[in-house]
Amino acid sequence: MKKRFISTIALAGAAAMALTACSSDPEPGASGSAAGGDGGGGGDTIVVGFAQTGSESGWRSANTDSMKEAFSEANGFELIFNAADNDTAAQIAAVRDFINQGVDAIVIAPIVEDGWDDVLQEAADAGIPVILEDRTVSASADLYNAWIGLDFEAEGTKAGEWAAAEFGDTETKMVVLEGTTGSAPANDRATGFDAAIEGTMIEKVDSQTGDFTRDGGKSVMEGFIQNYGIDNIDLVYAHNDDMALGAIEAIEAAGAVPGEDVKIISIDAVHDGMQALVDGKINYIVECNPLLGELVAAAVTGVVNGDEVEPVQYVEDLAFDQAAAEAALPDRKY
Ligand code: GZL
Repeated sequence: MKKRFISTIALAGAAAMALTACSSDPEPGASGSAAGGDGGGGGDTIVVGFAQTGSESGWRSANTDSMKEAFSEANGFELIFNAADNDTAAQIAAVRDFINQGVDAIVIAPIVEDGWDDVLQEAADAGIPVILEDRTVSASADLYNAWIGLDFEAEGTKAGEWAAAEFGDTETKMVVLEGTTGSAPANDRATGFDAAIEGTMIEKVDSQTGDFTRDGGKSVMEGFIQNYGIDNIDLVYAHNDDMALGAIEAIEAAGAVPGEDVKIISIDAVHDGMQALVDGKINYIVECNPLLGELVAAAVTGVVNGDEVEPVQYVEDLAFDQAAAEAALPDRKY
């Protein structure tokens, strides 16, 4: 499937398109919606059901804020929001509820990749378009209209290439704090990182999920320290900043210095992670941009209006060492 990288400039264009589309004249015969929408696409309200993963991390909060800002009443939307507390069954039930409400469109940030075929088929049978944002699913791409997200494997590759350059020539014992089991970011960030360190002297001693939460990262790191001893852990690869921040607490409680005695590589680049990088407690962070709301709103409007919408839209990610983080932190939006 064709991938399209969206630069920041395009984000502004997408916002303009979304606003224009919401205020354009309605197509004749725009389909109605039992949820109070009228099929949208004509200055009338587009009713959107949004099934968010939950509120597990700083990244997720920034993503939710971006989505709520884009899907505002002023922009021509009625947003029905559900956060599933990282519970896949609850998230699928929320999507079924949106179908029963007869919304004009459904947006999903799927907690895990598998298990989506049936409910996506039910949405298709009901004639309700589905847009995936952030994470993706293993179901056929025929079952949803577009995915707007991030290239998680590329994020893992960037992190692994930095680790290989910095530590690949010396014996390095690494532990991994994995994201939510079965989620696209956890799967793909591992794939990209592992390929990048292939053939180096970095040895993966252990790998366990911390479920993308700070508490999860802290308790898993405490377990690693208990099992292997803090002096036998040289490097932590955390699939997100919240788990890295939890690991920092565990490393300091064990009397070691994070960023020095134990190096840390993370992904997301949320504010607290970037601050820890500036403070020298994290050594490298690969960004994962959560500000997807404008692109997703433009895609929903386009699909509801029957316009051509790019099926796969990636938002580009940056990467930061300490100096780059010091320069970038004052101007970052999340
Ligand atoms: C990645 C996103 C991940 C973040 C975590 O796009 O799905 O989920 O890396 C978040 O912080 O919980």
